[in-house]
Amino acid sequence: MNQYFFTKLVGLLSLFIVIGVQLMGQDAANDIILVETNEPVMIEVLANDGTYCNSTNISIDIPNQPVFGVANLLEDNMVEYIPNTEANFEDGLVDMMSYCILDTEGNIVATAYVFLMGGIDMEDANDIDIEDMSDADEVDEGGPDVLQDIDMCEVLTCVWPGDANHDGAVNAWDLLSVGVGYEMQGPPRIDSSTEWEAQLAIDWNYNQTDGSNYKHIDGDGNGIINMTDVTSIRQNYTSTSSGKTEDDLENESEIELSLHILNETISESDTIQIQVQLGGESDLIEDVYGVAFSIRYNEGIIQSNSFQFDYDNSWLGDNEELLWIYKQLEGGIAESSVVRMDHFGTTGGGIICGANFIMEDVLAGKTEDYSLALEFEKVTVIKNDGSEIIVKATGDTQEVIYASAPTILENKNYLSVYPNPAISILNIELDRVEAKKYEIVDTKGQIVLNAPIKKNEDSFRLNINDLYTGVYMFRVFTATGIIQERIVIVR
Ligand SMILES: [Ca+2]
Ligand SMILES: [Ca+2]
Ligand SMILES: [Ca+2]
Repeated sequence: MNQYFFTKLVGLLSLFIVIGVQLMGQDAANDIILVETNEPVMIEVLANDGTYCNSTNISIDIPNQPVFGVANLLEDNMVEYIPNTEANFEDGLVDMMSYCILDTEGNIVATAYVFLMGGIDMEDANDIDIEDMSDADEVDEGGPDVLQDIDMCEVLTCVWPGDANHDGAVNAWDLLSVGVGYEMQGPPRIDSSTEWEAQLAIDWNYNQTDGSNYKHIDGDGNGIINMTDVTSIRQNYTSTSSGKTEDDLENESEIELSLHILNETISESDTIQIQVQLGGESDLIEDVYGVAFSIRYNEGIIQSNSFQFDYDNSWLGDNEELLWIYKQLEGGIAESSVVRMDHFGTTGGGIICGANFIMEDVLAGKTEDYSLALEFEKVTVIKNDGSEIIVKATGDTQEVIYASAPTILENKNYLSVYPNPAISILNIELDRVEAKKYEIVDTKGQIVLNAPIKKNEDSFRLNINDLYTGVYMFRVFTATGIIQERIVIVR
């Protein structure tokens, strides 16, 4: 194709991106048929199919009928497409079907799509010298116009299974679309799968509030929006990229989504309970259909994959009335969403969901003050038609206390302290232990002397002239616990 023609075509049919023909099987090229009126059209589907074009040892079959008409197989492997009377190709309707090529034994040797496209101004289209468009595509005189080399995924807006709101990411927000479109039906996809790849699909009759077509919600392509489409969200869950930015959450809305840490104290390895609330008992929110949110937390202090959400006590509905999912992602993010399925919003206030997670168990080495901070990062609350209710979102913070007592290890000659009783000098000897520090503690629990122990330092002397006479505990800290010996200072 020459550059001149490329430019002209792009200008004329600006929604078409011209790249290679997409092949489903082997050696059969898709056919793109321009449909001007809804008169029947004859399609020579093998015309651009290379060696099959003139082969006498093959036949064709139509495993997937078109959506807006009927396809009949005629002699000489011609296909007749008869649009439904209500099929409105003048308004840009696109229909599709598939055909397969069979050998003499009935085995499928190739498959391809036939696209039937309306909505193109044929006077302009006739200006295109279609014969020049690509090397092998002929146009029969008087027959339907045939365009080749159009990326149908651009024309049809392909479906990526799981990305129900068609924003390029698969996440908790896609569940809201499933709830809004629950049990709606449309054309199933031909050769659909839930693999994360572009899939050709005919538009449904409905669009979502953001303008994306309902076909995107049908993750598994079976022509109905239901529970199995939640499965394709789970299967292809990626990272987060939708919802609101942080700034949007600090607004003036009187409707508040709030997060509450329920534990009174937090320490390492603890299971932490939280609640997410929307409104309150005296602050009822009307017509709520679904909620999606992400929570950001200090990375590294919550165990991976320990976040679990439950919607058992949600005022949004009983368990069987709700769809919900959650995911703890890399980088200190957990996100979740819940949506009703009955197309009616509900009114209430209080608990939306509970959640729990487990603190890391390696916080023991930390001694500095540390807080568990949970902040909403993105929040979307919707009504039953998918339109948004603006909310203010507030997180929660609580101090983490490193309360767990270190283990006292049995001293199997790891630590020797002598003389004992001692007067002014203590000799310390360590055997087979890697000590980090020592401390001398009096009978009231006060640390009277302490210092780090260097790596590989296995004996040292201490001057104890400044210590009062009495009983003390000499303690050595190792990676696995404390080794200690009771000592007496006399004068
Ligand atoms: Ca073909
Ligand atoms: Ca999405
Ligand atoms: Ca489905």
